[in-house]
Amino acid sequence: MLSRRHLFTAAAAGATLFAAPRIAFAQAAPATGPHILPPLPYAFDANEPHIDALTMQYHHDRHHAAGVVNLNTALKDHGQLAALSADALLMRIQEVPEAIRTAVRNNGGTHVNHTMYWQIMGGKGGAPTGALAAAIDRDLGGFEAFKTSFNRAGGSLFGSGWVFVTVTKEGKLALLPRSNQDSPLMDGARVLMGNDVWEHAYYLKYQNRRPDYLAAWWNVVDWSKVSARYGQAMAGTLTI
Ligand code: MN3
Repeated sequence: MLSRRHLFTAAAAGATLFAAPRIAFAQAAPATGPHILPPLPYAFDANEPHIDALTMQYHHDRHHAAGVVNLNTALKDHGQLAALSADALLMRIQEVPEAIRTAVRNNGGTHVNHTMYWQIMGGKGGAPTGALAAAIDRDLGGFEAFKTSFNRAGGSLFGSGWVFVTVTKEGKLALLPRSNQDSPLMDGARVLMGNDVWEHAYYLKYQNRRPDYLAAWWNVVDWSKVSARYGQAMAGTLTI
């Protein structure tokens, strides 16, 4: 039976853990290969209170990091493929040998999807402006209808996956839910923006309430970053 002292100690340890979300991680195996984990472009707590710092830290330092390590491991005996950028690799997924294709699809997808996701967050929400707003009006029924459709697609996606907005080869915006870590790059589309609906993206704060996470996420979108991506997609210079 647990003593009262034992319970008190356990409670105190728990309180300390939650009061100090910056855990010093033992570093995962270093990424030895062509792909590197980009640093988070802001502090772990930059998206508080909508996305908590501990989630951000695990998500970037563990989940994304593991994808990069696993991608490099898959490519280590494939010099020509290892020389490709991550987006080129996914666009040519059918040329990847079958023995490593699933690993490249899953871990390459993890790498590009999360790199985009970090880039477009850290903002203050609000609404898009300029050419991007006009494109949303033209192709997605306006900003409010777009948000509703996007949240609905994210809420109804079974299991793990992403909701993306792509820029098609014809230059149109399109809403595209995808399971697992599948990237629209595999279908030749460019990714404008997207939200991660894997449970690891929200479970610590929202538990099973994915719709609450989807609704809150708009508060941290940096529309200046999404606009820049739109300009690059239209100019043919967008990579990840
Ligand atoms: Mn994720």
